[in-house]
Amino acid sequence: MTSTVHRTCPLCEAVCGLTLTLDEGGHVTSVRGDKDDPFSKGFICPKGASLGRLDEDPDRLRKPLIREGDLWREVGWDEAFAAVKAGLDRVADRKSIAVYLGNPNAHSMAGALYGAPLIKALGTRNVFSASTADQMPKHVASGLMFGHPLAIPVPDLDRTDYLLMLGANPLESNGSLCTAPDFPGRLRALRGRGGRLVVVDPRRTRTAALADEHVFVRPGTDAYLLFGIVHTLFAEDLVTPSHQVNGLAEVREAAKHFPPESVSHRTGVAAEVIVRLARELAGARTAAVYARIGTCTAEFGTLAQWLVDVLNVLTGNLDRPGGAMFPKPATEFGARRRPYAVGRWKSRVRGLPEANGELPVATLADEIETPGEGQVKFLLTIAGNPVLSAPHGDRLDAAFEGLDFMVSVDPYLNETTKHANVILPPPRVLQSGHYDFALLGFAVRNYTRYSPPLLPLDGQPSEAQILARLAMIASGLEGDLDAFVIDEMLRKAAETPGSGIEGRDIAELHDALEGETGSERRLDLMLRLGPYGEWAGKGDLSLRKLLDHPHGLDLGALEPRLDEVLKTASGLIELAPPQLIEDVERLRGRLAEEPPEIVLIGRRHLRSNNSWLHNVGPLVGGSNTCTLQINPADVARLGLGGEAVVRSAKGQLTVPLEPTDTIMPGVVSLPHGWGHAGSPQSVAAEHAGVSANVLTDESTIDVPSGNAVFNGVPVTISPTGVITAH
Ligand SMILES: Nc1nc2c(c(=O)[nH]1)N[C@H]1C(S)=C(S)[C@@H](COP(=O)(O)OP(=O)(O)OC[C@H]3O[C@@H](n4cnc5c(=O)[nH]c(N)nc54)[C@H](O)[C@@H]3O)O[C@H]1N2
Ligand SMILES: Nc1nc2c(c(=O)[nH]1)N[C@H]1C(S)=C(S)[C@@H](COP(=O)(O)OP(=O)(O)OC[C@H]3O[C@@H](n4cnc5c(=O)[nH]c(N)nc54)[C@H](O)[C@@H]3O)O[C@H]1N2
Ligand code: SF4
Ligand SMILES: [Mo]
Repeated sequence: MTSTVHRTCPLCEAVCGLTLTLDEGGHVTSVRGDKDDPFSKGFICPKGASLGRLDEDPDRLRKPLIREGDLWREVGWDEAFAAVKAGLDRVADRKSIAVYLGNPNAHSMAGALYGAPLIKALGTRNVFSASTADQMPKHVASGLMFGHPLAIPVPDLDRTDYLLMLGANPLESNGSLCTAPDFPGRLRALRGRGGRLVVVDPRRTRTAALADEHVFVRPGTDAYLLFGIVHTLFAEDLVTPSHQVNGLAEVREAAKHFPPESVSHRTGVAAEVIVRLARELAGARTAAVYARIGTCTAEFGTLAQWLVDVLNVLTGNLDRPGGAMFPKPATEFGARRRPYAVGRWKSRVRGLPEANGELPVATLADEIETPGEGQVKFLLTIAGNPVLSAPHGDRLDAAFEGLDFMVSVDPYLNETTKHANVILPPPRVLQSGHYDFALLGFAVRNYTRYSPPLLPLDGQPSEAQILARLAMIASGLEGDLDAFVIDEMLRKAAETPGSGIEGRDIAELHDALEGETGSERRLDLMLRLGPYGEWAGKGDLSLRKLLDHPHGLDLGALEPRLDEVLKTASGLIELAPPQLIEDVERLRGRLAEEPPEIVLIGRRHLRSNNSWLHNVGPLVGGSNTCTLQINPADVARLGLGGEAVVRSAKGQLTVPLEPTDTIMPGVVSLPHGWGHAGSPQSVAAEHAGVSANVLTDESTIDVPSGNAVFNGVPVTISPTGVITAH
């Protein structure tokens, strides 16, 4: 007997619905797009189509591993947790504990529900994550402008008339901080209804090729370009702010330093193009500016993220249909915060500011290597591979050797987890429930869908249970973590006027919750208390309703809601936060600088996913290989052959070249997440590639957010076999 089941794809931010066929042994025999999903409508990409292969990868760990010297021993769960407890018991000072949370935590229920309690239980401020190698500049910009780090507007893709997109390539990535299944189809539809798409990228990507216009930009200079546009809006009297704001005059003043003629040389974008982009943005019926990883992981990442929304505000497009809008996710709950602040504490060694309660991953190696009180000795990694993903990751590779104890929660033995003393593998994807707590907050339509586990756990803990048990070990407490969290949330809501359950009996409400597991009951609670929930009084959402609608539910187009979202002390949009105006000085200081002759940037491939999908046969090979894209003019000028040596301030690599005129002269691109030589993952080891993060530099960061810089890294390139003097 085969069975047909439906679930959300957990592999990227597009949250596509999938329809899987399973045979009686629980093996996936086919994966298709779920046509009845109201959001993804049957869309699927090659990664989603390989979910079965990934799920049944024979190299996935099925039991915990304990390392003894260089040997690994499979152990039972109790023994594994006992070993973790013993390691933790030897920690004399909680300040010497660090946690690193990787990207899949943004996709898993375990990451969303148990990350925070676990960190609290560990009692340390050494919290690191992939966020500071990714979107932290956006959180900081949003926190300072709108008062909340998650108040991130998304382009109203399906209705906008004009989209200016910088440093994003959704035809490969399927979109980020903009949850939109079938992003390619939505962009084509934009053009089909007469809208205009402009893509700014140092490479003519597949997204750029689909656009009405592609503008080449020199890496790391988006903040100059955006300021040039802001300057033009003021100079030509095109500013029509959508809302009352603080700081309009300060922004006008700051922009005075960046007229199009003066930023043109630095950005490589002609002044008349900058002026035209400003006029087009201002003149479009509706428009949105959207920028992603190419502009975030750059030296002026926060300024660029800020200027994106400055433009959305100045052109009257923030919070209106067709512009940049704030989604309303089904599990949004309660968040009244103190005024947002960055730098509430500093990292021990480099004194880098905290942001969102985290320290920059760019300083993790410093914290492990530098002796003194608070030196990191115990590391817990959850769903992360910083040896390949962090700037100058190979320094971490060496630093991890100096730890007293390391624990990794990860399904693979890989470049990072090989340093662990204990590896705790989560169960298979199909054994896990799935709800996109994080990503549905960035969706271009309000939408919700829950996928219960499809296969039984067979005695192994869920990832939620693994993290919950770690939290209990770390806190020394006993009991049911979920019940505790649920009671806390109920208590707060019952005390809050207008919460929908004000004054109600907590025990009774707790008993009313449904769900097979603590995670499901917590989801049920969040749905019921959320904006469409049956307890909050504006809808009838609950876990039961989602289980009855396995294809998901459309909750409507985005609606203006700035009033609900804005959490600044002034109650207004802060258009010119002092920290950012201060950073403008740094930007000004660099304007006249001669740019490096060659800079390195990254790229993504449709069939890849950071460092961990390279062990799935059908996904690797072909065009998905680790090559250095380089303009043919540079190949000729530098006298290069099929391979070249790339050097940076931090390291060097020998890489195969991929000459292509789709990349600007003076720019080279290497994808990240490769470098699997000697990996126990057999397919990945055969397609090893090299790690781009041997070249990136952890000493350069985006100052306001501490974010890593992967784009615009100065490098030199020489033919192989040439010996250079040092
Ligand atoms: N040079 C350069 N470096 C970059 C980037 C770049 O553009 N250029 N991009 C950066 C970005 S945007 C990001 S997000 C980071 C990513 O940085 P990381 O999150 O550190 O790296 P990933 O490769 O995503 O590693 C994910 C890990 O999670 C494991 N995993 C997969 N699924 C699960 C699961 O369900 N549970 C658990 N517990 N583990 C799981 C995988 O085996 C893998 O070890 O890399 C950054 N690094
Ligand atoms: N297939 C696939 N999908 C993924 C991932 C993956 O690894 N593979 N990773 C996921 C993750 S963790 C993330 S964060 C998202 C990222 O999603 P996207 O932001 O769409 O990421 P990329 O596809 O890397 O596109 C970034 C673009 O920025 C360009 N760029 C580089 N430097 C600059 C610059 O200085 N300025 C400008 N304007 N452009 C620049 C690059 O050429 C590239 O085309 O993708 C997610 N989806
Ligand atoms: S686009 Fe993303 S969510 Fe959709 S099938 Fe592909 S990997 Fe899965
Ligand atoms: Mo990311």
